[in-house]
Amino acid sequence: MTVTTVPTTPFPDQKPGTSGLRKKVPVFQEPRYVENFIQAIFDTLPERQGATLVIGGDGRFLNREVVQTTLRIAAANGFGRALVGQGGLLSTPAASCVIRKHGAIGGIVLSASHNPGGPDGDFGIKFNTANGGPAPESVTAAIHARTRVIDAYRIVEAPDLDLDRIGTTQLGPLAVTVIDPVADYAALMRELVDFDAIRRLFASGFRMRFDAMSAVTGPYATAILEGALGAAQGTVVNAVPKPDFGGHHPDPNPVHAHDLMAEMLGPDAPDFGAASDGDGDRNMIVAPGLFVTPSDSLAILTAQARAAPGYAGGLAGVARSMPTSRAVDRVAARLGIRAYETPTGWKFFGNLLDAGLITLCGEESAGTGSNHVREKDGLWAVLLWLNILAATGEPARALVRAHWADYGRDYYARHDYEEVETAAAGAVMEGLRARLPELPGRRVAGLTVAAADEFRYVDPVDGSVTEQQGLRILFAEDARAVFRLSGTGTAGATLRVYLERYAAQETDAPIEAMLAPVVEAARALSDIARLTGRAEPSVVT
Ligand code: VG1
Ligand code: CO
Repeated sequence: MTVTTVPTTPFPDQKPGTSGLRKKVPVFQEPRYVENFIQAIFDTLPERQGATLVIGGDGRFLNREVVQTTLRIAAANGFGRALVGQGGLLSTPAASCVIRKHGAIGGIVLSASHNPGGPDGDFGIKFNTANGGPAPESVTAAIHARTRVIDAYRIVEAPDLDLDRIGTTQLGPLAVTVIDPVADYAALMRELVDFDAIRRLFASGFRMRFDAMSAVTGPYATAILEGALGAAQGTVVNAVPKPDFGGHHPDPNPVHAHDLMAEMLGPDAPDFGAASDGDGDRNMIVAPGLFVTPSDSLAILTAQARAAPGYAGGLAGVARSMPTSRAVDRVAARLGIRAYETPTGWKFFGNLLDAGLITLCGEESAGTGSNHVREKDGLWAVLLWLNILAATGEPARALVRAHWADYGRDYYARHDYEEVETAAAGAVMEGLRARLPELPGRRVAGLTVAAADEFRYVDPVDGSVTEQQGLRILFAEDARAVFRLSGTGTAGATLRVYLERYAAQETDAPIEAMLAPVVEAARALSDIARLTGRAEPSVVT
């Protein structure tokens, strides 16, 4: 098989963001765009000769084509073995699992996560390292540097491989094995959660609805929930992955998972509701009549994890991203374990997990995970919830309310201002950054600013420093507002404002009422409406 070295010139915009390189589909369709980026990743792996590479994606538009291209470039770059999910599918947590289990040098995960797909939607390429986790900053920086000087890529010429048939085919020196995308992942879940207890729960008549949002978790949830655990057929809805996710945002939050919300808030709600995102790393949890915020979910899982066999020995520590509410910190304090605070993005949990400092971690953006893989894991979180419900015998809603009664409640919301002009979003951040020193002591909307700073992370394991990870304003009234710019958007800038307020006694007041002063203070201090021309956020979750 002949290897061709194709001359190329760099693209100026191949800088990975919070979670890989994410762009509109037409950008990835530009000639050489995918080839350049894949070759740049491989160029940062000098030890790739004979190594194993994992390849899979969330099934969105372009997924199959990019799998084929990646295989041809891998064959020309000396890899020995490629493990590809059948149909080109692997959820992000399953890719992490497969990389770890089979000793791969890393994996190429094709996804733009919760962003819409289709010819006009988004596509993305992520690189995960040998620990199964998203490439850390040092690696993404090296990949980016390489994309800026790349002058050639290596590729073999060969017809497309059959991605639907399980088994091994040679692509020149590269042995390509198409694997069942669910098997390794399902086996890992059996080690962590009590399948027998959950099976008994379903057998007793427990009803659930899992919305796979026409994305990659469909096959996983169907095999595990309806197959292994005996949930009623039809428990998993929107179970077939579609290249355009049926035209929806595969984003598991009350706004985009509105059908699930309507069902769970309705008169005939099942006992438990859940959803996952495009690539299967996010989760949404809904009790009958009650949406559980991801921040609360992390706190509750931390408090109850010992119910599951994988965590029966207790937790080493926990971590949350900085904008995630502090609910989990309260649980950690009671358990006598450390709670770490990291920048947004799963890559920052990797070192803490590898060093054994934490067992569970999570983000306000519907991400929860543990040391079982190095990605957040949507279905795992759902299974851990089911294990806890089975072990405690408590209805989901009662469990949440008992948690609040015990620890107090962190009222929480995120306001996203999407597709704001980049300059205007920058002006909000720069203006607020400049005013931070003068804010302490200021009274606004009935609150008093106690402290204001910009979050900077010093990694406790390798000492690396990451600057400018969000502006935070702490109020004396146990409230907080955090401002940051999204690193996953593909059009303009997305400004995220995270709002929270703690009440030691749960009140029956709606979240909006509890947060109203924090919202007003955040808007006043940032001057957001004037600078962006937006009176209201585009999405509130
Ligand atoms: C968002 C979330 C962040 C998450 C990231 C990737 O990033 O806020 O918590 O880790 O998406 O999630 P940003 O920079 O847009 O705020 V996923 O499910 O896209 O892999
Ligand atoms: Co995702």
